[in-house]
Amino acid sequence: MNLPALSAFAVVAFALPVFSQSMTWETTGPSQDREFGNNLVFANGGQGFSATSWSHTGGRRNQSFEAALGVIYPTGVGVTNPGEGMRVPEHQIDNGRGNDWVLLIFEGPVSDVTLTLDPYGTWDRDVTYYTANLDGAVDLSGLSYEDLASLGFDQRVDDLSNRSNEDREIEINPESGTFNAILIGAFQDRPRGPRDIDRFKITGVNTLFTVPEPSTTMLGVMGAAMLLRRRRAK
Ligand SMILES: [Ca+2]
Ligand SMILES: [Ca+2]
Ligand SMILES: [Ca+2]
Ligand SMILES: [Ca+2]
Repeated sequence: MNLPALSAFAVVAFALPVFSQSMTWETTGPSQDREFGNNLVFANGGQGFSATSWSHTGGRRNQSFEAALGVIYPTGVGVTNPGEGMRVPEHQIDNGRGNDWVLLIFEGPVSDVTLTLDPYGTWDRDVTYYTANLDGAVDLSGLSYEDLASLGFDQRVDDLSNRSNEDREIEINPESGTFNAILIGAFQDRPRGPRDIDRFKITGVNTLFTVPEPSTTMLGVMGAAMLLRRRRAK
């Protein structure tokens, strides 16, 4: 494909209208395999996302990520890290003994994400998250927070709250627009005391999926093909 033809195709491709589809997943229910490094998969019709669990507990001073265990409880997704014993209350996503993280990777670009987080018991509910556009699954093992930017993650975002047993909703709308991945955990910095420890499970995920309008896509592809043929004919 020569350069003018390529740019003609690009113009048509970017001019395609898209529509957004609201999708909701309940992240509760029976859990499958319980192994460190497991991958939880959630689907709703043709759209879905996967969730891998991590903790920043690697090394002597908790200076890197390592694989953790994600479990779907009847009350949401929790994370047990290698320094924990899979018991209440540390079965949650928490920062009591190292920082737990969940990496959500959606099948396509999303925007306007709302995550519902619910503490089991009464805990602080501060959150840190990062968004990214990833090419596929990533292995965070051995990496640190400083490495996230090189993987394509945007800046750290803190979303603070107070102690409660009630659930809370986190709205994720980065200025960069659409994204396909969220790394979310309890507040990244070390808690200042027992009452500052953040603990919760993820009980719901709602997104807008950005998908090309099917009929318009075909028109766009046909239009691009015709443009190419015309250019080749010259
Ligand atoms: Ca935990
Ligand atoms: Ca707080
Ligand atoms: Ca609760
Ligand atoms: Ca806190």
